[in-house]
Amino acid sequence: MSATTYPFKENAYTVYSYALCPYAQRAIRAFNIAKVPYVVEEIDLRNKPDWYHLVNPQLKVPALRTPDGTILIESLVIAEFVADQFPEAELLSTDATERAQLRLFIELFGTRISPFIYKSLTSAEVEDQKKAEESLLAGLRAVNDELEIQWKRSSGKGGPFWYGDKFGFAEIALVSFVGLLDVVPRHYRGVTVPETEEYAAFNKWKTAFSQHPGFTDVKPEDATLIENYKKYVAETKH
Ligand SMILES: N[C@@H](CCC(=O)N[C@@H](CS)C(=O)NCC(=O)O)C(=O)O
Repeated sequence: MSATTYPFKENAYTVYSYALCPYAQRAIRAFNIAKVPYVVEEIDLRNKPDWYHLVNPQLKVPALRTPDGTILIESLVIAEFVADQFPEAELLSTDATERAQLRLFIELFGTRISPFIYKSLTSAEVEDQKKAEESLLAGLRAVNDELEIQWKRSSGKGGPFWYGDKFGFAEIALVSFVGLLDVVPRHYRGVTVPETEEYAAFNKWKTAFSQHPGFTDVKPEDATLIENYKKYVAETKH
């Protein structure tokens, strides 16, 4: 019989999450940084509970149930909801131009970083792995240049975070992907980010957030991440 109800905590925020999912981590980080209490309902993605379609018909994490029973899906929508619902946490600027600039930065990760993390893992031919690595590094140079531009703006305050000295929405949205690329493509394909001038701003940003509880509190163990991504890794054809 198919489920007719699903677990949630009454009068609370319930986050449906999977600890290793970089998207779900956005939702968790948003609540943590805003210091808003929530409960986690961990979804085993390899064996999804039969009630989960009642929460998210797309069967993806994260999803959020708010205290009034509203269900929200999509990690950036959830993170933005937290930012808007708790403005005192100042996760996200209210200025339209500053919001647009940050959206473009987040978009840069979606188009030029994340796809190539996966591509480098799923490509079997050395040639294709190399191409993915080059695209990934080109994407990181674009990220680096955007950070340099942002830090000269008044909202960037010279860095080292997107909003100066504050771990905010940019970090909530993006650090899980940097954490991922630092561990998984490095382990399986030997991809590393050079310590050169072209990547200096990126490396400065990474060093700053890597020590922040906003990052470390939600970071999976390297070995667990490596094991989890094994299933995507194509054996190299020589
Ligand atoms: N665009 C979605 C992507 C979420 C997503 O792809 N989550 C993955 C896990 S990292 C998922 O739930 N996949 C479903 C599955 O593995 O069956 C978001 O930003 O929330």
